[in-house]
Amino acid sequence: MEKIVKQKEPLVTHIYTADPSAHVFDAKIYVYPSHDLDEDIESNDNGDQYMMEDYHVLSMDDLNSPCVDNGEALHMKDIPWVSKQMWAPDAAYKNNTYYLYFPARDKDDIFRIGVATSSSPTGPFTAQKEPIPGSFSIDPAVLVDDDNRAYIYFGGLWGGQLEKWQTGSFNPDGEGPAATEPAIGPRVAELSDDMLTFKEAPTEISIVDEEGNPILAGDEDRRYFEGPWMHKYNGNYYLSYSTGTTHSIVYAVGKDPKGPFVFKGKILTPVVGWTTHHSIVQFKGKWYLFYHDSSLSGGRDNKRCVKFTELKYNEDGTIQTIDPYK
Ligand code: FUB
Repeated sequence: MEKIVKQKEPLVTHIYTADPSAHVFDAKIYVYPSHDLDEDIESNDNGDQYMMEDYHVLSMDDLNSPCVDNGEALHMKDIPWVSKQMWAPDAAYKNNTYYLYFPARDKDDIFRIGVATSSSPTGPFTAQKEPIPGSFSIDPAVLVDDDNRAYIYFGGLWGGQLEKWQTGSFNPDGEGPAATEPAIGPRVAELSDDMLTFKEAPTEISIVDEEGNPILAGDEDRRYFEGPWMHKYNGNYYLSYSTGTTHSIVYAVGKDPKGPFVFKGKILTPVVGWTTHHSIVQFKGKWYLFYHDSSLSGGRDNKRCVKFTELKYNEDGTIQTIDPYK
């Protein structure tokens, strides 16, 4: 049986890392995390404590190998449109190119999503000079589907500004729906063949309960908050995400990459620290959950560390809930 020596330990301890997007490229594991600064900044609901400036790519030959920090892959000083806050990234491979998708605030303090390219999974990445036209909010996650079409999922409440886009343009005073109204959903758009633009205007994803009723904004145990991830299992599309204020990773399942998705349950119970953010990847026939907590800093929200653990399905395709501390 494969021994997993790094299970539930921080992948690296020499820097703070968060929001791990894990991928298998050329039979190796690459993790694209946020790089938290080693600064003690007071937390607020706007996320001003997350002042990240660059990205490092982590890699492992397999799950028992040492985790390598491949150094700085992209820094905000090299991206003309960015003012601050390089938040949760994701990566994709297509057209013999590696793409790094990342959210950051532009010079007007509005979150946009940028894309950078490299011939290597570890970078360095060269960013496009402008954000993706029509992009907004945070936490991009990209699925390159089996038919080679690619989809980008994104959006986050509160500091992620998704409430401010409900009319289709940025409203600085925009607020979320009443508790009894349908919750705001994440957004999805198909990407153009060159992976650098949206092929279409993003649409809102519908997440419903088993009876087909929309999950409501007041249902904080189930409603979407931030950190979408999309993976496929047995031909079904699994949309997983953070519930934010209730600190869980949950999931919903659908038949189409754009949904609708039926809420199914909880993947990860709360971790140490306010945020929770994850990815799911298959490697050598097993499935793994990459996630973060704040254990390395003794609980500082903005000083997190990336970990992984095995994820298991039941026979009916549901996912077994993981308690990260058992
Ligand atoms: O790391 C900054 C933000 O915190 C991410 O974009 C969110 O998903 C949350 O983890």
